[in-house]
Amino acid sequence: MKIAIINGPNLNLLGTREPAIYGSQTFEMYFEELKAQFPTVTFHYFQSNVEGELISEIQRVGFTFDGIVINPGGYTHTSVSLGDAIASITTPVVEVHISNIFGREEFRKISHVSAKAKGVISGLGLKGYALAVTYFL
Ligand code: CA2
Repeated sequence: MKIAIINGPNLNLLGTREPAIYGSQTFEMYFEELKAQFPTVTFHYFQSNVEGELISEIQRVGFTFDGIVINPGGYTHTSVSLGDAIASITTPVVEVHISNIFGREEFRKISHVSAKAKGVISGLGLKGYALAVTYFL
């Protein structure tokens, strides 16, 4: 099984700032745990702060991989194009948010991705990524 993990803007800063909201672990640290937890899965990890690069990556993996776990970061709430990209591929997508986007500011309650995704996991911390992988398995 091939699963792509795609992280959007600022998620490269995980573990360095705002630990009360996003925890104190870097994604690189968590990714090692994830790979150990699912030894049969082939993971591909991509992070970008650039909207177009995220769309290109979705298109690149979106017809051959078995699943995509995406945390679109702030683009969740602004990017029609990211939602369009997810609607146009064949690989199923699970949207993950580390924080509970429904318990924060009003603008975070809007997602251009959710309706195009198979499902959404929000507020369960980094464990959300593992739960999404479990769904695909
Ligand atoms: O909760 C999530 O996973 C979010 O997708 C994270 C985004 C935010 O805009 C979404 O509303 C919810 C922000 C990612 C910023 O990550 C940081 C991590 C550490 C320090 C600063 C930012």
